[in-house]
Amino acid sequence: MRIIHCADLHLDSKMTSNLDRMRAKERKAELLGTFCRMVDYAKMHDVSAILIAGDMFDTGSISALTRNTVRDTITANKDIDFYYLKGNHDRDSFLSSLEEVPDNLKFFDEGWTSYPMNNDASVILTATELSAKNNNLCYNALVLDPKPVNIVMLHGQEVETGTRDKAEIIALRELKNKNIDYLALGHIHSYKQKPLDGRGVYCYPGCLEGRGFDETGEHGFVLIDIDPIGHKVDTSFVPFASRRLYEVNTDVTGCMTSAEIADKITEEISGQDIDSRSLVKIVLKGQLDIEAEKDTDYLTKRFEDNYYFVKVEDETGYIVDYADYALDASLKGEYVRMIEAASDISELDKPEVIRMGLMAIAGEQI
Ligand SMILES: [Mn+2]
Repeated sequence: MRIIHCADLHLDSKMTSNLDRMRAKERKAELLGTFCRMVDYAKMHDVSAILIAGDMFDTGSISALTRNTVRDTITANKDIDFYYLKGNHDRDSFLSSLEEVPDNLKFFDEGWTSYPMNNDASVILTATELSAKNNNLCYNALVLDPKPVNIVMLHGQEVETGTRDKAEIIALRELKNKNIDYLALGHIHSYKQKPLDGRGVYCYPGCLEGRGFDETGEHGFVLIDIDPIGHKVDTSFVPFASRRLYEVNTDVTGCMTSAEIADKITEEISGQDIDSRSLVKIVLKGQLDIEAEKDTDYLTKRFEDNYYFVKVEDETGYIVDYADYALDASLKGEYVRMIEAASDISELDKPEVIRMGLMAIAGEQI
């Protein structure tokens, strides 16, 4: 049998931290669209169950569009079972909005609940919603029959040892040697799969779509192929997001003009094969001469037509080569030497102070 494991869809996220209102609305619609596309994929690829390992919705307030679309997608796909575990972002609002819970929507509570996933019960899904109340006790209460293929689903942050009294903490050590074949997790927003013990693996699929620049890289879901007779569990990560976010770090040390900086950025970007649908954050790094000309607004404009969204973040520092000014008889040289000698300005601040002063002398806007 074939199963999809996804998590952290965060449907109805505002998406306004980088994007203007129009594009934020568009991205919000894309998050929902990607969920629907994933269900289409499931239908086309003979997937019989979708595990949603928490944080399906971003907050308790769910728009009518999202609520209706999710509900109708579930009811229109009766051949697929949807196992929806609430995460720390989810509230009861979706389930309580349903006049009638569709037969193919399964959910969980703060005790362990097990569902046989196929007719002969050779694949069993067991899950609970972690809270501060049950977190300490739930591990002892988890007892699994060694015979079937056991999938366990939880939402929270993995820790190797200790701190169990908090909600959303998953004590991996307590889950070892419990006959788990696949531990389906949610909460961490990037894909990660590792061995759990001699028998099973644990896996975070990551969020289905990256939202901010802390969610760069590939995003998608995990496809699980189970052979219950051979007791085999094969998994593969399926990249599925409709757009990707990139952080392009560019060392601009030595550049003297915005045009030279733009060339460095072009060089860096072309090495990364970035699709024009992407969101790109360009981060300028390194050290610039105090007399270098750099205009981040210009640089943003220069690249923003090439991608869905571009922002430029400036992390450069300035350096002064005092020897350059030692013999300079102009007002500029006089000013640099004065700041160099000033004992009430820290050495760290001096390059910035000198740059401002030189720009003022040159009549540039600061
Ligand atoms: Mn979470």
